[in-house]
Amino acid sequence: MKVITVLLLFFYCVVSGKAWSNEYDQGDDGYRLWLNYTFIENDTQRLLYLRQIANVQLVGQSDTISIIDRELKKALPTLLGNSINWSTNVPQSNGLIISKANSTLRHNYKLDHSLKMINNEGFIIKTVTDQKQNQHVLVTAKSDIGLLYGTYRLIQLMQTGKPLSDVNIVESPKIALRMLNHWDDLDRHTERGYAGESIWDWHKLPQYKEQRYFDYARANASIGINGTVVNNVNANSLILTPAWLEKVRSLADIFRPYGIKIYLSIKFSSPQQIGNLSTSDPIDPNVQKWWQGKAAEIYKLIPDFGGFLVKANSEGQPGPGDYGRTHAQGANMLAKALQPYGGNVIWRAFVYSHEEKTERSLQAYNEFVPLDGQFEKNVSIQVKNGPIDFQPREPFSPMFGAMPKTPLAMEFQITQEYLGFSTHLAYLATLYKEVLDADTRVKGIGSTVAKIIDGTLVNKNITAIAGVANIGSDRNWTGHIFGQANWYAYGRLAWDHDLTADEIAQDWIKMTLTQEQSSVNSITNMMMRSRENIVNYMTPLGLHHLMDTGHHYGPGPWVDNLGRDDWNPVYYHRADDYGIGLDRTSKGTNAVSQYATYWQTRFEDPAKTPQPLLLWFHHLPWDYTMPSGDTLWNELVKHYYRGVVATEQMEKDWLAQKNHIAPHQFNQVKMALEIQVEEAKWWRDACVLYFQTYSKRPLPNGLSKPDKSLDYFKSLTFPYAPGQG
Ligand code: GCV
Repeated sequence: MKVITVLLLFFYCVVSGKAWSNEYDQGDDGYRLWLNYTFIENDTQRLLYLRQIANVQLVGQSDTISIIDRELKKALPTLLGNSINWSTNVPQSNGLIISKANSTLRHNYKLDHSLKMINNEGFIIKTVTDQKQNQHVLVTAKSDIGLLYGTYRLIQLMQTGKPLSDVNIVESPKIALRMLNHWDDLDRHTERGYAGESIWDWHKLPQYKEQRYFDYARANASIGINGTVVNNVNANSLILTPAWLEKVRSLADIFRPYGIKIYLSIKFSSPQQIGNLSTSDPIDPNVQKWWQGKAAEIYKLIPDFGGFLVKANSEGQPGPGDYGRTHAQGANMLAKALQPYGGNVIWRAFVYSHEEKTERSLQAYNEFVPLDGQFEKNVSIQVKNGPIDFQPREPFSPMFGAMPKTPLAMEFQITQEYLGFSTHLAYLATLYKEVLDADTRVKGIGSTVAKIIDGTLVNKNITAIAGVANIGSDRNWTGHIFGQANWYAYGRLAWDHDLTADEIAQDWIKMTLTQEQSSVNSITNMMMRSRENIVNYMTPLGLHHLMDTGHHYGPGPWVDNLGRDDWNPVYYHRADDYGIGLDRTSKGTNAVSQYATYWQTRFEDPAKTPQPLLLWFHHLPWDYTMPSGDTLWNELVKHYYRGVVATEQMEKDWLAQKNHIAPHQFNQVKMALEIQVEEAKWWRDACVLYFQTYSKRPLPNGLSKPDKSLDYFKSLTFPYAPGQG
């Protein structure tokens, strides 16, 4: 009997081509990310063509070229199911040529026009025919890094089933600095991290170079990420001491051939903390000298060091404001220290203060916009996508478009601080796209946020985008397998913000989970709806910041006892006997005034405000009539219930994929979805019961009552919730 089972299993595995065969071999566990090279099935035509290009000529010599060599040797035999022939000359039959553009290639394949269109990181992938009538796929670029990006794109085309028989891709990244921001502390705690510990084992660095660091660099390079800030913006000044800089150097050396520059978050008070100075005042000559010396020390170790990321005068961090100086004075002092080496200062605009009585969403704009034009050329201001703080939904920050003389960088959050940590499936490309495509109207129709950060509309000095990383020491990198999709999508959009969330999802699924088309369609569908589901069961209709105290895990709309008003959810929803929502119109906090006239007129009027942002801008009565004809109360409750139903549906859709996904991956997602369904109900019930204490209205017909009391929800505590600040 046992023998028969084993034989049957073996037969199944051979026939289905699956890599897993018993309970100890569960297939991919997620470590390989999207670089999961599996044999291309079900496509004989394509496979035949691809096999012909298994004659490879790779030209050049450098660490980056060696990475290309290794990647092709890893990818091609597995994808194609046969070995590759390496040649030093142009392949004698159809083949693949990877080479920097030289005069012969330019001439033979008429590349001049295409080469003019790419920058130093760009690449060309083109089907060409040589004099002997052999057809080759040519990957060419101006630099080795461009070749590396082109190689990864070529492999991606193969993994995702795109035709290669007639390809002509000419591409450059639209944004110059495409960064990850790690909020990793030096003790390996990760602020707002939900995937284990920090991946940096600082204690063992610089000597001990974990394989994971190389795999991290490889994954980032494969999606075009070219910068990483390795430590938390709530910075520890130790990072700038000689012993730690050696550790940083060790990482920088690993990342360099992958085209990734290292950046550091710095503490503004470092001159006092580690430099024995009595002040960190940016206009003090000794302070300036100290930073100049520090820059020289860093660049001696890391000649291509990217620069400093700074959180100053925000949430208790020191900054120039401590000495009565402006953000510009602080940033410029650092910028001047980095200028001799070509480094940049990325200065964050995430500032708010409860001593400042203006409503929180207005504060960053008020503090920074008057400084437009005062920053050094190598300073960029990094702005969170919305005016508050990475909520499931916010309007775009009004700062985009309001500082035309200053480069503004986008800051997205990839880690899911406010979107269910690493157990909720939330595909964030839809959120990123919503913001990037938002039309600010500052220079008429088409003034999208994307065009502001990529420099096509305004200042081009530095174009930059940052994603707060969701990467940790967990075996699958991101805690949730679908968290990988957010890392992946962030990188793809940082490279090309014109891609759609849908096509990125499809690529990711095919590269990571399955090539089975019906499965790809179904999972894409799940992903595309997932963020809206979360908005529905957490913060529908423009509500925001209802998360529980400090850790931000689960609902806490009742919280009203924190030290600062603007940390309390009641500050944001303003529910009372009359209604709900924060009046940000001219009759309220007047946050609408920070937007272009087009948006002011819309946000001012509830009937013209996009419904998903209604309660962001308005305090409306419970019986306010919604476009559906229903009351606001009924609509609100229905959104909460809809969010749960959709999450249950997502779980069913996933369970239906069982036969197409490696068991290990399948089970991880299944378990997370079980938690998510429970937590969606928790969110729904806690919020509906709480808001009902003000609305004093029954649930709409047909909806079942929560089975637990509001007091029960209020009594829950989570002392060890991960990722706390
Ligand atoms: C790194 C939010 C988070 C903090 C984070 C801060 C920031 O407030 O809760 O953990 O601190 O944003 O972006 O600086």
